[in-house]
Amino acid sequence: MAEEKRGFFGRLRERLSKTRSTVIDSVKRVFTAHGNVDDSFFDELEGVLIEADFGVDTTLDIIENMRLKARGSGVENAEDLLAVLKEDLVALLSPGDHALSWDGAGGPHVTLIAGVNGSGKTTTAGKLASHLKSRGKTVMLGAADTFRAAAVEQLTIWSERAGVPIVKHQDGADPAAVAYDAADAAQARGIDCLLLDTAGRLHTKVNIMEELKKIQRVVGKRIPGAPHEVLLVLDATTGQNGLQQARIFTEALHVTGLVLTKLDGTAKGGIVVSIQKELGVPIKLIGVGEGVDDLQPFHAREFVEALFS
Ligand SMILES: Nc1nc2c(ncn2[C@@H]2O[C@H](COP(=O)(O)OP(=O)(O)O)[C@@H](O)[C@H]2O)c(=O)[nH]1
Ligand SMILES: [Mg+2]
Repeated sequence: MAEEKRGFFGRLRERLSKTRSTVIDSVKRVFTAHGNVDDSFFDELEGVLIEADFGVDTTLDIIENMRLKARGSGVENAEDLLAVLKEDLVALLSPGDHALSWDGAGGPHVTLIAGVNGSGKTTTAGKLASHLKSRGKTVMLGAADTFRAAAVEQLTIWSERAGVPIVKHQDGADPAAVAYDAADAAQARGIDCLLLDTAGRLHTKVNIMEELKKIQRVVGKRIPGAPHEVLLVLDATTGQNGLQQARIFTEALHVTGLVLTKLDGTAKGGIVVSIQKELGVPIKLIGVGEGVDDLQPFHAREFVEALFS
């Protein structure tokens, strides 16, 4: 177990290397370059944090808090303040429940996976299916992204890889009808967890949010209380733009958790902090690669330690 934990942490640390080698090293340099905590220290730190996509408001809050702490505790040495920064980041990332829910209260537990095109929904559904199966759950995938034939094929490959059943219709089918059939099949077969992949775009002129709400409604009709979890998948490499798109989802749907993908592909890992703070929804999973084992549960302290160690 300790071994597994160390392996997990090592992988996280390694996969965050783009952010670590740019941003975090710059942050550390500001701390070591300035012997004393003065205005030029704070100005420089502010610049580095904004550059790393921590977000302007978040950065200003962090800097203000550090100024107060520096004054209050009489910390004059810049390096001592690094610990204050780390604690601040842990505190910013901690609110909310970061654990996935898996209790379907007797029936199948339904997770709806939403997000814009290319954010990593299908990949996340596939990785999650494997993860749950390895934990002894019976899992089913529902291919409610009917926009492209390739999307259904992609999910089918993941279902074969994970060894779990998939419910799919022809492409162009009504996504809500697929979702309903999947819920029906999961219920009939006594499946523990149903994961519904959805589209970021539609054939029809119907608004994607309306379609997702419809999926929520029909699934809830078949399985009371479903969907139990609504995960919004966000591509970390899209930075502050992605944040604007994410708001449209969180305003329309009751998003219960965020999945931040492609953290291995960005040097601006500070987006993790601004996303959680701005959207007020807990990050539940992070994607750190394309492989089946590259989806990890999110723990605030572990994440901050992996960034700074
Ligand atoms: N490097 C990296 N690539 C990812 C990650 N998650 C997804 N991808 C890739 O992003 C691309 C789009 O993913 P996909 O699941 O098809 O997105 P969807 O359109 O939202 O379903 C694919 O090439 C995935 O392999 C991740 O955590 N890291
Ligand atoms: Mg997809």
